[in-house]
Amino acid sequence: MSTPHPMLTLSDEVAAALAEGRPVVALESTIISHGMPYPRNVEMAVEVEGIVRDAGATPATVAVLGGRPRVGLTPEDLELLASDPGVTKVSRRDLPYVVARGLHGATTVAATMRLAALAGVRTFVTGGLGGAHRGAQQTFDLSADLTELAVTDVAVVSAGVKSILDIGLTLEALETLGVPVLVEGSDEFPSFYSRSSGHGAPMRVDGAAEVAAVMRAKWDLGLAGGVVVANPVPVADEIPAAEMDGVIARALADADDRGLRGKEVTPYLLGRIVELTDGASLTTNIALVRHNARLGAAIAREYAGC
Ligand code: PSU
Ligand code: MN
Repeated sequence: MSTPHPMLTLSDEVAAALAEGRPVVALESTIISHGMPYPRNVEMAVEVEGIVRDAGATPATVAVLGGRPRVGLTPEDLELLASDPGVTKVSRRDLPYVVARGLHGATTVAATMRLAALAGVRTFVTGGLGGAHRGAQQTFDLSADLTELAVTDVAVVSAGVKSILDIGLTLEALETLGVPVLVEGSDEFPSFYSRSSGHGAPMRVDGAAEVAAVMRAKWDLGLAGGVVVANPVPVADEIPAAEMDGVIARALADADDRGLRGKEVTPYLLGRIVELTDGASLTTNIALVRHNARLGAAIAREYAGC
């Protein structure tokens, strides 16, 4: 067991689990501060930690608080991330700045993967991954989540990628970067709100044990980098892709009208979609995160051999 990095602060619960080789599941915080409205965001964060615990793993929500990278948070920390507008969105490139300046930061998939890996956590649960934005051929708007997946040894459980992105281009980028893309229990890659996307599953798995076997095989072969585990939203909670198409087109047009660029694009689109669906998309978003938490805990247990 390697000691966690000296710049990290682990919660007692996470430190004990890691020291004893028990399963730990990392959770991101951009979804809390920039992905969902208050107070549903903090309710979701607390509930998801409970789901991970009930499933026999230790939750480790990741953020930077007062410049200190933290793995495992208190309910007060979650409340701060959910409600304080001064919390910045932190992807890989932002980490040094928020640490050096002693700021609060909510970590994206990319930054959460990096800090989870430094702590020795190999399984991470989120809602949706970042990817190649529509028009990325011109704008170069490729999420740092993609390049992080190429280099950091963490399996990321999500419900796929939203069609605010170019899903086909995202899958091509992941192929180029050498990232296995597993789909749990389906032959189609999911599009977050919907089980379908029009893109086949690059690799199908059935059950947590099969995911853990791929993680072990990848890293035993010395193949650095992450694994995408796409867990399609349950049928009862999905919104058909056709219903979301108009909403997404409108949200993209509104982002364009505002001339948004860079790190503002994704949070704006997420918030606009919740408004345009009168909260229906938020209900689905929360349902799929719960579902991902159950699968992630099972994967962490299989990977830890318990
Ligand atoms: N996609 C979602 N929900 C999210 C995000 C993306 O469906 O909450 C968040 C995640 O934190 C992800 C980040 O890592 O947005 C990607 O931002 P960007 O596109 O700026 O890299
Ligand atoms: Mn971007």
